[in-house]
Formats: sequence, structure tokens, C-alpha cells
Amino acid sequence: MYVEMGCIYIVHVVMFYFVLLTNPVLSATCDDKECPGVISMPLIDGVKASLKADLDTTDLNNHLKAYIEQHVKEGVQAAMKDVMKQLVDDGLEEANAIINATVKEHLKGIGVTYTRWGRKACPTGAELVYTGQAGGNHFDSSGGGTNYLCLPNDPENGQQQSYNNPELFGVEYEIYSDIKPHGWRTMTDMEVPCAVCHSSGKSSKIIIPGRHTCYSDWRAEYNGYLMSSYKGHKGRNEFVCVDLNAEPFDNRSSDENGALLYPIRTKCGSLRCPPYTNSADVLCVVCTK
Ligand SMILES: [Ca+2]
Ligand SMILES: [Ca+2]
Repeated sequence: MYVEMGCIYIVHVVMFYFVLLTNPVLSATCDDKECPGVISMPLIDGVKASLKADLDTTDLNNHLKAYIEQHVKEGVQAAMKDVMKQLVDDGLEEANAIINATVKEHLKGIGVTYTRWGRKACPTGAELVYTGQAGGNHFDSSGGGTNYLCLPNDPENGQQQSYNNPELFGVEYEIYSDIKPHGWRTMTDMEVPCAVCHSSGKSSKIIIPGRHTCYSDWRAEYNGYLMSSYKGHKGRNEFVCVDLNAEPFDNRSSDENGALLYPIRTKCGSLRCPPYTNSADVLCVVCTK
């Protein structure tokens, strides 16, 4: 009796698992809707017998969520960096433009001045402060000043006095045909004009004797010949650079003397030749930068 009942039980168990393996619809303990994070997937398709297993995807979801968050974070950071870089670049560009405009405007108010001897106008690019007549001490006086002056054509005169010290004369080109520099026009006994010039945006000015061109990074304002007073006269004057294309102050050519201008020539010995040449005109150039 018990043996018979045991056999029947075994048969029922085998039939149950047979049905379990062969039934295409497997009853689940929970479906996807009821168990978030759990998915079902077929395990055995090849035998045309569905076997489904429930997988807990909670960890997978957490990893996926962390992965997405990390990449979103990195993407946002990269995008923000690009945006910030562009903002900074735009800001710098705008700031540079403002600075450049401000500096340019400021530079208009600064510059250097120089006197252009022998001409009434300034070189191209320079502003004329005033034009006038060259003046100086009498060539035969041992006292007085030593520098040539650019006297404006619109003077504001002081009171006339009896005190005797008339030492302000006009300057003549005391340059005869036999001593004039190469290429120089004859203006003997004619008076010397001058122009005071302002070159804006510059901070330095030099007068180079012995050259007619500037060194690199310097701009030539004008060039000409170095001149001063005569060696045998009592009056001593500074060297000035007289424009290569000098002109007379007016049409008068009377021999009035006063302050005089002579060309300067080299003398070898203490002056090394070469590089210099004996008894040569001395070129000069006024340079700014
Ligand atoms: Ca004269
Ligand atoms: Ca004279």
C-alpha cells in the first residue's frame, strides 16, 4: 500500500516538472510592473521551451545612473569651460581694444619737440608749434649766449630800455660759394628761418652728427648739414643741424652779419679717419621714436 502510494507521488512530481519545462507560459512570482528593477528574460529558446529567470537590475541601474551622472557632469564642466573661455577671450579682446584706444588717445598728448633749422615748416607728420627767424649772439662777441634761438615771427615785445647789451641778432647764412656744402644753394648773407616742431606719440629725440640716416627703430624727422660759428670768431656757438633743403627767411641778402652760420668740416687726427674722412662735410639727422 505505502509502496504504491510512494510510486504515485514520484510520478506526480515528475509530471509536474515535465509540465514546468514544457509549458510556454510560466507563472512568475512577480512581473515587471510589480517589481521595479527586476526584468524577466528567456533562458532556453533553442528547445522551444520557455524558461524565464528574474534578474534584479537594481545594482545595474545604480551603476548606469552613476555612469550617466558622471558623464553628464563632465560634459557640463567641459561646456562651461568653453563658455567661460569664450567669455574671458571676449572680455580680454574688448579690454585690449579699450586700452589701445585709451593709450592712442593719451599718446596724442605726448611727444617730443625739436627745432628744424633753415626751414619754415615742419616735416610731414610733425605739428608746427611756431615758425620764426634764427637768432643768436654777435659773432665777434666773447660774451652772451652760445645757443642759437628760434625767435617767433609774432613776438610779444618787452619795454625798450637804455641799458646797453644788444646781443640778440638775426642769423645769416655766412656761406659763400667756395665753402658751401655739396648740393647747397647759394644764400650768402640771407637770414635763416626756423620751425619748432612737435612730433606726437614719440618719447625720445636724438640728433646724430656724422650720419644722414637713423638707426633701426628710429624715424628721421629731417637731415642736413652740421653748422655752427666760424673757428676764428670770438663768439662760440652750439652745433645745429641745418636742413639739407634750407631756404632763406626772406628775399633780403644784405650783409648785416650778427650771428652767423658756417658749415663744419672734419679734421683727422684726434678724430679717427677712417671711419671719418678729412675735410668733409658733416652730415646730420634728427631722429625720433
Ligand atoms: Ca643779411
Ligand atoms: Ca654776412
